[in-house]
Amino acid sequence: MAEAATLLEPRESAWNDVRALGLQKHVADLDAHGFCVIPPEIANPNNLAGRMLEALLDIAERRNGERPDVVTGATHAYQPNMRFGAKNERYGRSQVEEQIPDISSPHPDAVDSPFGDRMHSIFFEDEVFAEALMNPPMIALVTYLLGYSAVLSAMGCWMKGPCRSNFPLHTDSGGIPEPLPAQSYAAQCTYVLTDFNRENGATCIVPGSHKWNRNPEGDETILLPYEEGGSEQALACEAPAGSLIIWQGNTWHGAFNRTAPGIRVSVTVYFYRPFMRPLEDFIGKIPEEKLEELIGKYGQRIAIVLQQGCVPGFSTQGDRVSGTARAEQFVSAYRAESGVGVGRKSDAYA
Ligand SMILES: O=C(O)CCC(=O)C(=O)O
Ligand SMILES: [Fe+2]
Repeated sequence: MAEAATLLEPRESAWNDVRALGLQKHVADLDAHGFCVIPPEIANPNNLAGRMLEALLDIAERRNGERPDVVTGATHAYQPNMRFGAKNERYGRSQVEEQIPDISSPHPDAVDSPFGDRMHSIFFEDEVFAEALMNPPMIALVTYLLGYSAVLSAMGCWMKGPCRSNFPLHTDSGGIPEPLPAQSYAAQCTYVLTDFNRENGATCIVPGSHKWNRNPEGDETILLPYEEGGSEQALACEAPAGSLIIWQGNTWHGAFNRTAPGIRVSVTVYFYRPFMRPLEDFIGKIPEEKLEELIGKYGQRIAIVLQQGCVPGFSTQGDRVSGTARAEQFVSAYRAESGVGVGRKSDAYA
């Protein structure tokens, strides 16, 4: 193809974006420690975090029939230990110890929910989430970790009130068999919408654990209480609202319980390399006019991020052909717009 000679190398282009946005220190943190914390001055243009928080309080009110009480946290305190996103009877917080509901949880030892109310599938509920998805410093670091073909796996909200249980350590590696790869295959980006510190139930991270290339197992998953040396093992991310924390898939992390009143609110934007099966399904789920509107606003990259450059599952001969052709059109359109050699299968940055 004639244009190929003029295309920028993906690695070079990714690094140019990192430099243009002043993110070199954060790349160094990702490489050395497996995570970085980007301050509000960079991560929070036009009070993005405040606008997301308002949208999420509205969504919670619509979904739960009650507006979250962000001051006391009473609406979210001591929730039963249920599977991610399962809903309970107005949380029954006073009865939690007598009446642990008979429901399966991925964390059977927890006495109450270690993560609070998980709100899934929020992307189409407010336009602010598309803005958060395409926030340039986040996209630049996701590109550094996963390449230009990175796709959104899931975007969701965590609302956690006072609770007793820590969220055990784990990786977000996406089910890749061990040894986990030296290159990143997944990236978790956490928008901090209310201040994070130990008392507020912050996310905590084991620095350097991304180099161990394995998941924590057995007792290693236990997040020690801070008073018992937890800070040695896992650091609570101290980050004011408006910050953005990014870690790669191998990094061991969890969260401390919230001892302070009020609610900890965050939004996670979870990315995969495009050959992995995303949690949330966007292929064939976005009306064409909506997709065009998003491309008009954010450029062709948003179609790639929303999985449109991936070949969808097929069930007929025709689907196979038309699905592939459609996906290739999105990749070509993004390549033409960006001038970067995106989509080369052998290139870790493409
Ligand atoms: O509650 C937390 O901060 C931890 C969340 C977590 O494990 C994740 O976002 O992958
Ligand atoms: Fe996680």
